[in-house]
Order: sequence, then C-alpha cells, then structure tokens
Amino acid sequence: MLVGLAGNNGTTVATSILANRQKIQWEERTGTKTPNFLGSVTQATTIKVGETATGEDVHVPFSSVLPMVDPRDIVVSGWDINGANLYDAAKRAQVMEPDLLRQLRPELETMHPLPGVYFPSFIAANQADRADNVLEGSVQMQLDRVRADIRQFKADNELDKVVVVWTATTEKCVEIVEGVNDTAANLQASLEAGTTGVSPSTVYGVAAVLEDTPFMNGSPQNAIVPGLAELARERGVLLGGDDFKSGQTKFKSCMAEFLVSSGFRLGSIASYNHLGNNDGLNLSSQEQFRSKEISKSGVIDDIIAGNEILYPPGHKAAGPKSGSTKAVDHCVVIKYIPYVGDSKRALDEYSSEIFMGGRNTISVTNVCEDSLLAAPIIIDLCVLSELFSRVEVQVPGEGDVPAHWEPCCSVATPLSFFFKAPLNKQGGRDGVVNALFTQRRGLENLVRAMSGLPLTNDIPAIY
Ligand code: NAI
Ligand code: DG6
Repeated sequence: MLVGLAGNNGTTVATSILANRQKIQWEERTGTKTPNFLGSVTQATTIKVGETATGEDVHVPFSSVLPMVDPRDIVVSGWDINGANLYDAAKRAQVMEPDLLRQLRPELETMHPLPGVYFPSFIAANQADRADNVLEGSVQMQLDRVRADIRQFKADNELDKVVVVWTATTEKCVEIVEGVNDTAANLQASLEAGTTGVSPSTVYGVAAVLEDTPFMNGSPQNAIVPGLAELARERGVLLGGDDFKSGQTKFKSCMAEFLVSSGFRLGSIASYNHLGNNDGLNLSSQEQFRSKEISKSGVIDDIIAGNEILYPPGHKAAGPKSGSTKAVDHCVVIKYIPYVGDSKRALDEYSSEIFMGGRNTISVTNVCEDSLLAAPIIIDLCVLSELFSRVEVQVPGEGDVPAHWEPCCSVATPLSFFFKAPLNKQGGRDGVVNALFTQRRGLENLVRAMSGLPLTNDIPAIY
C-alpha cells in the first residue's frame, strides 16, 4: 500500500506492475517496448554462487537465492490526498508512455486512492489545491481509519502480507520533543490527544506498525521518530528509511568512495539539480527543501570518517581560515523548472587534491526520469521487507534469559542501499554506512548467509 498512490512514483509503480504481470507491449518512436524490472536489485541483478570445475564464475538471479515474492504478484493500493483515478493520475505524471496507458486504461480507471491524512502545515502551501480526498475527524479517528484500510485491503485480496511505503510529498521535519514523540507510549498518547507535533507520515507509520505491517519511508522527513521506532521494536515490526536513493545520490556515494579509496582528498562537491514535477514544486518551499537538503548532504560522512590520513580530526576543506565548516565543502541546490517535468537534471562538480598539490576536478551531468529510477526501488523494498519480516535470529541465552528467537531487525539496516539517509538499528542516523558498494555487499552477504552460501571473498588468486 503506497502513501502517495496518485503521485508520479505511485502511478509508476502501479502501472509497471500491471504491465509486467500482463506482459503488455507498447509502441514508441524507437520501436516496440516490453515491460521489465531494470533498476531493481532483486529482479535485475545476480549473485555469484561459485565456479565451475574449469574456473568460470556461476551467477544466479538475486531473487532465486531465497524464497522471495515475485513482484508480478503484488497487488497495489494506497492512499492519496488527491482523488484522481490512476489513469488520470498517471497521465498527469507524464512518466509512462501513452500507448501503454491506453491499454491499461480500463483497469487504471477503476483504481481510486483511499482518502489520506492531511495536515496542511507539513507540506508546501502550493500543494493545497491537490487536497480533495482527505480524511476527516480527530487524529485518532484518522489513525484508526488507516488501520482499518490495511485490514480491509488484506482481507479483500486474501494477501499474505501488506507492506506500507511512504512515497508521498516530502514533509518538513518534526522536532523530537520529550513527552510528545520520544517514546512509544508518549507518541500514542499524543495521537489520541491530537497533538500538533505529529506528522501525517508518522500517523501512517504508527498505523502500519499497529497492524504488524512493515513501514518504509521513501521521503527525507523524520517520520520514524523515536516513539515509532520503539513501538516497532516492541511489536517486532520492520521499519526502513529514509528517502529513496535513486540517481544523483547513488552516484555521489560511488564517486566519493572512488576518490577517497584512491587516496585523493575530496574537498568540495557542488551538487545542483532541477526538475519540473510536483515533487520539485513542493521542494521549492524552504522547510520541505531543508528535509531533502539534510538527507542529500550526509551521504559521504562515513567515507570521510574512515580515512584519518586524508581527514585528520578537525580538518576543514580549505584550511582553518577559509570559511569552510566541514571536511568537504558540500552544497546541495534544488530548483523547480516546470518545463522539464519528471526528467530531472543533476549537475555535480567534484574537486579533490591529488599528488603534490595538484587538483582534480570532475563534472558530471545526469538526465533521467526521476520516477523510473524510484519505482524499482519501491518494488525492491516491498520484496525485501516482506522477506526480512519472515526472518528470525537466534539470540544466545544470558543469565536467567534462555536462548530465544527474535525478529531479525526492527529497523532494516540491510536495506540501507535503497535510502539516502539510512537509519541505524535504533532508528537514528548516526554511525550508518552510506558507501553504496559496502551497502550492496552487506545486503548480499546477509542473503548469502541466510541461504548457507559462503560470504563474498574477493581475494585475488595468488597461486
Ligand atoms: P508526487 O508529488 O508526484 O507524489 C506525491 C503524492 O503524495 C501526491 O499525489 C500527493 O497528493 C500525495 N500526498 C501528499 N501528502 C499525502 C498524505 N499525507 N497522504 C497521502 N498522500 C499524500 O511526488 P513523487 O515524484 O511521486 O515523489 C514522492 C516522494 O518520493 C517525494 O517525497 C520525493 O521527494 C520522494 N523521492 C522521490 C524520488 C524519485 O526519484 N522520484 C527519489 C527519492 C525520494
Ligand atoms: C530533487 O532533488 C528531487 C528529489 O526528490 C530527488 O529527485 C530525489 O530525492 C532523488 O534524489 P537522488 O539524489 O537520489 O537522485
């Protein structure tokens, strides 16, 4: 169930799953296209499982190593504060090709988002016109309604598992306030009292957890407040977040890893992008931009922290008197340019210090449909959160407590690959791994360990 079903990501996920399930082909100027899952780790990547007798590598699909859901079997529903049916919403998004939408039209027209939780002050004022499908009543009543929606959807479709993914409009971040959202009990009391400091994204998160349903936060705001993390821990429910890592940030973490692991002192990243979809419109408002600025800025922290030769404690990018406040001068800019629609432009400049005082500057431009990068990530998060919510870990006994089985992780650190600002085990943002290939290896090794395969070993052949 997607929160933000009628948005660009929501409609892209819904239409792509239908197209893949029904094997629908469509015409474009360049020829006939067939549906696929490119950009999905579970559906389009492989794992090396060994070697043949003659030393050739053997790779198998990632999805074949453990029993995982086939995305073609996923039933999509969800909420949106905008009531457009999914055909009109997908046309508005201008992401999927008209010939594909024409073929899916009869089905998409029957799909209507459920009314959403709308507290206007959390998203940009420019979103108000969209809000024509909203829940009424107290916060507690809205929470109960979202919980009932989850139960109803599960029963109507005879589903084994529901996963809730927030892919709705970016909200402003909330303050963590003692007595309001700091503990599970306080958070639930605040919801009952209708306290204003709780965001809609947290309401959906609480509803999901109370229905024992994994909740993934695809936007940058701190939906997973400490009270929600505690509630999920108590109930053994999986959480994941924050903010899908789709294009520019994925590349940035690879580039930073490349430079620092080569021994170059990365000194600045000037990171600019513009886009013209509704996400861009919302982010043109300062408070919502600030949420995104924070999640986009932290992605090199662990790479820098791991090399005290290049970055000794207290190191500032351009020296102590320069005005640099950080080890790397890192600036993130987002501009709204309606003309380019969902086709996001990202321009980055990376400047580093190399051998004997030299400078190395690399500029990168990326143009891509934003939602076509995000949708396969959402599909992976559904597949993998369903998988991890079935995994238990045996905890050794200690003192009076006997050995017992526990859910494998209540905050899904193995899913860090998919998030710009991954959460640690407690639901905070400290001490996390951002480096993309380290995250990928971590996920793969966990899957290998669970299936009894040896962990990856890249030691070169030396004899
Ligand atoms: P969008 O603006 O097209 O869709 C968001 C949808 O959420 C809208 O239809 C809106 O009506 C709905 N909505 C807003 N508040 C809601 C609420 N409280 N309950 C239910 N529905 C609500 O945006 P898009 O492009 O689909 O992106 C969605 C989110 O994903 C944004 O927060 C964006 O920052 C985030 N994201 C997108 C990435 C991408 O590559 N497309 C990557 C990383 C994050
Ligand atoms: C502009 O930055 C809009 C954002 O929603 C991004 O497009 C989105 O977060 C994807 O960002 P990235 O850095 O992973 O490509």
